This record gives sequence, C-alpha cells and structure tokens, in this order.
Amino acid sequence: MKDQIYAHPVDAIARFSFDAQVAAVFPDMIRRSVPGYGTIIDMIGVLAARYARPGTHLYDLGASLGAATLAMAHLLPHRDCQLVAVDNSSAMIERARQLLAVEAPDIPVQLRCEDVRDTVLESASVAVLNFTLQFLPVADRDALIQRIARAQQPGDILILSEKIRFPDAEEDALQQALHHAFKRNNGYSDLEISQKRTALENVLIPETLAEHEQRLAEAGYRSVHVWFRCFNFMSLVAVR
Ligand code: GEK
Repeated sequence: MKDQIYAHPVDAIARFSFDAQVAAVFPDMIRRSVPGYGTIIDMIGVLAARYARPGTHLYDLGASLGAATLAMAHLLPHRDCQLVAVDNSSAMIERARQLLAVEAPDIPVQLRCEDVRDTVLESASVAVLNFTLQFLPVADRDALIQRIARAQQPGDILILSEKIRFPDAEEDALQQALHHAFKRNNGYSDLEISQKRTALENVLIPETLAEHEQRLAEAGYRSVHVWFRCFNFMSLVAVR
C-alpha cells in the first residue's frame, strides 16, 4: 500500500506514532524515506550470518514488520539460534506475525510487543537497532546500549543504523537537502516532506556519528565500523 499519510494539508499535525495507519503502509514508507534501506536489510542478514554463534539469541530491537529478522532468518547458519523481534507498537507486531508466517513459516521467531528499554536480553551474539535508537529519548540511550553490551561476549556485534546530524551546520544543511531530494525523487511532494518533518520533530532525535561512537566505546565496544552511509543515514557495526 502506498504511503499517502501526509499527502493532504492538515491543520494541526499530530506527533508521529507507529499506529495501524503507519503499519499498513510501512514497507512503502521506509523504502521511499530511508536511502539504502533495502541494502541495509540485506547486509544485516550477511553480518548476522558471520557473527551469530550457535545456541545464542539474535535480537531485532524495534523490528517493525520484521524485515531485518527475516533477512537474518534466511541466512542463519545455526538451527539452534533463537530469533527475537521486539516492538512496542501492537499494530507492527501483529502485521509482523502475519508476514513472518508467510515468508518464513519454518523458522521460529519469538515476537515480543514490548519496550526495548524493558525487554530481557541474554547471550546476544547479534543485536540489531535498525533505525530505532533515534526514537528513544536521548537520556535513555546510554542505558539501553549498556544493557545490550552486558548481554554480549567479546566478538559479538551490535548493528546500529541511524539518521545522523552533522556538527558542521553547512554540511548538515547539505545532507538534509540531499535527503529531501531523494524523497522528492521517490514521489513525495514538498507538502508531504514538510508535514512529515513537523510530525517527527522531537520524536526522531538524530545525534552525530561522534556521539554514537563515544556511547558505544563507553559501553565496552572495542571497535566500531561505519559499513554504510548515504547522506544523513548510516549503519555501524560495533564489535564487543
Ligand atoms: C526495520 N527496524 O524495518 N520500544 C520498542 N519499539 C520501539 C520503541 C521502543 N521504545 N520506540 C520505537 N519503537 C525496522 C525499522 S522503525 C524506523 C524501525 C522508522 C519502534 C517503532 O514502533 C517502530 O516500529 C520502530 O521502532 C522504528 O528494519 O520508521 O524510521
């Protein structure tokens, strides 16, 4: 289904939330809004296949419809790993349940309708935060990253994808303009782009690459690699 949520003028734009309306159009919305989304999903599968250890858990935190879970499921080399997909939107989890039943009926996935800040984490050889951390209050981010790190052993990974901001105002403006050009090229009108931007204010709070790197280092990740970047979107693999 095509995302037309912000296609018509709205008087008072409500804060963006991951409700049933968003869940229904989510695959179209995220593909047309996040540069490289398809590549990032595919490569999460490749990364997970390399780092998953037998008998451990693979967590997709803020899983939405489970695209990253599915990518990991298809390439997972060990049958005794447990895939866990967590999202606090019941609309997302319900649709994810239906999609996974069709796309990966033979691969058991534990679906949890929970806040990622509360979900229990254990022996996490692979943890994925694919455009989720950016929706948490900044004050809650250190604690979540530290909790993930504590559930991991040396050599385990956290894949962290985020929209970022740049410390240099001119570069930040350029990267934002390029992102908007990407959205226009994908069929979003200027009205849709500007209304969505208003809805996301104080909901999606981007940080700089340096802020992410510092948080990961403080949590105990010994190396952090930028493996994808396009405009103001990037994905890191942090090795515990
Ligand atoms: C993908 N990873 O397709 N607890 C649990 N879930 C949360 C929380 C929270 N505190 N806050 C936000 N979410 C997905 C895409 S979308 C990114 C992730 C985007 C969930 C929220 O309900 C939504 O499903 C997801 O995080 C963010 O690979 O829409 O830009």
